[in-house]
Amino acid sequence: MAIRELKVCLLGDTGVGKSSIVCRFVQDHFDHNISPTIGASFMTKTVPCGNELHKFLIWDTAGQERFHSLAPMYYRGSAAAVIVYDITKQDSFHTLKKWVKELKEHGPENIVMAIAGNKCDLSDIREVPLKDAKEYAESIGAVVVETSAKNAINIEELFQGISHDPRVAGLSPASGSLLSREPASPSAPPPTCTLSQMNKS
Ligand SMILES: Nc1nc2c(ncn2[C@@H]2O[C@H](COP(=O)(O)OP(=O)(O)O)[C@@H](O)[C@H]2O)c(=O)[nH]1
Ligand SMILES: [Mg+2]
Repeated sequence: MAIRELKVCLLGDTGVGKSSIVCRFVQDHFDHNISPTIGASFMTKTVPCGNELHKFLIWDTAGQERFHSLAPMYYRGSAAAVIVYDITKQDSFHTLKKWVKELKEHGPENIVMAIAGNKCDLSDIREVPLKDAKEYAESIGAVVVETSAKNAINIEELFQGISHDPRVAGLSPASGSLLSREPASPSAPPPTCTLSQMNKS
């Protein structure tokens, strides 16, 4: 069976649940005391998609401002970006819009943007209406889904949405090589970058 490798990066404010989403997707696990990401962490997961396998090469970035300058190393060459906000924090939705702007200005052309409104298990203290997120996503041609890494809601669906996006399917024939928007772009950042495996306490 042919394998497509899809580089995907996660962007968004600190604490919105980026690492928890990756941890749920890759390990089907949730850790209340998950450690903050330093620099970025890398994980992979292979899933069937039609008569192909899609191997997600997932770069989970740190949201802190001091790591912002590293972000281009992760979104460059990405087939998709998962941009995460916390439905209980309006500020995080504002930050998401800044990431979208940066991707549009400096990211790969036609990168698939998937918006995740995480922590939907906390909808009783919601600050961001789903309607607002849907309207915004539609205006920028992104997909949006509300997720809960904690309760395993819509995590698979989020990545399936990327897998099935026609822009991903149409990238190139499945060849076993990295599907990259920019052929010269590295699939891994330069060695000067701080990397850590996902820390779990
Ligand atoms: N209630 C709830 N808490 C979550 C969810 N996802 C993450 N968290 C918590 O939010 C905090 C930050 O999560 P983390 O994955 O480190 O966020 P990151 O900084 O974006 O990577 C941690 O305490 C997580 O346990 C979720 O879906 N629901
Ligand atoms: Mg993190």
